[in-house]
Amino acid sequence: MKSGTVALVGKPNVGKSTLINTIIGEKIAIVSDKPQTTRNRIGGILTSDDGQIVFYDTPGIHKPLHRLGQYILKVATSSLVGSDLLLVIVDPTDGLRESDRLVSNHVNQSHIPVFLAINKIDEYEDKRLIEEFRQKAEQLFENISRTFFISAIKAMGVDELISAIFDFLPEGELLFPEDVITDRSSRFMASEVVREKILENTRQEIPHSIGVVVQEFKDDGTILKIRADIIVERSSQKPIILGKAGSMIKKIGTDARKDLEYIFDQKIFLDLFVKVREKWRDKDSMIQEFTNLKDELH
Ligand SMILES: Nc1nc2c(ncn2[C@@H]2O[C@H](COP(=O)(O)OP(=O)(O)OP(=O)(O)O)[C@@H](O)[C@H]2O)c(=O)[nH]1
Ligand SMILES: [Mg+2]
Repeated sequence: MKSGTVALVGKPNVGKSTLINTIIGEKIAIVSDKPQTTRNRIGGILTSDDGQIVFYDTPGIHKPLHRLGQYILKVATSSLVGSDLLLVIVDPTDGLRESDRLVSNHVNQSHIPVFLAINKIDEYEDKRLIEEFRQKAEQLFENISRTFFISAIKAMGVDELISAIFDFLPEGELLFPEDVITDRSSRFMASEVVREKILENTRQEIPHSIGVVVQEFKDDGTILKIRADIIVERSSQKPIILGKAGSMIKKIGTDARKDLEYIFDQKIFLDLFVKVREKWRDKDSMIQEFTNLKDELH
């Protein structure tokens, strides 16, 4: 039996979280079309007859602009340490940028073997463009043992990728029980889904300045009651989240509740409140409180 750990690494928005969801076959990480969606290291566990792969979704590596960004970068870079393999994701629709170079610096310094995955190939009919991109991308990373062409959204090339990872990994015992698919709690998932719906429904600086804290998570046998605070960093952001006559927060709540009812397969009552905490993204104690980062960073 094979077993090992694989960190998904790349700049923001390349499709790391989409890929981990496709691989596991369930939603374990939130996804959005805005960069810097993922803030935590999220384990997704795949168990099959071949063995077990523990995938770690990580935040996109980027140049931090505030204290929260520094924390998130640290989560990403420290996730590489100790992995058996790095699955580096690149995005031809965005091209190669300074942030890819930043990724390659961290990856090359780690000296961990790399599988390179060129994602979003569903966007290309002309394979020559992808081939040109591949050559440039391969030059960035020193330790590539194989390159794959995939579409995380359409699950193209994903089975081949998984079987190559099993081939690569060493013999070993299961690291998690075979029925476990994530190392994250339902409470974490609830706060993330609320944040995903804010990312989907808002624009500009709002998506990035949000924190979500689950204050109550109680199952009374018939309904799961979740009460959560949405944290904004300026008082001017509060009316945007509330919307006209509360229409925005109602939409966020309904979208989140529907998703969570599907994920948890249970009836849910979701109650959301908006709170202002000035400049929370620059304050250590608030960052830890509002982002589920407390356990990750010591
Ligand atoms: N066309 C296409 N779009 C994709 C594919 N995979 C992901 N996307 C889109 O790319 C965007 C970013 O996806 P995410 O999975 O959130 O990206 P990420 O790398 O986890 O981003 P961060 O968490 O910000 O680092 C979303 O709009 C996805 O729908 C793909 O295979 N094809
Ligand atoms: Mg992500």
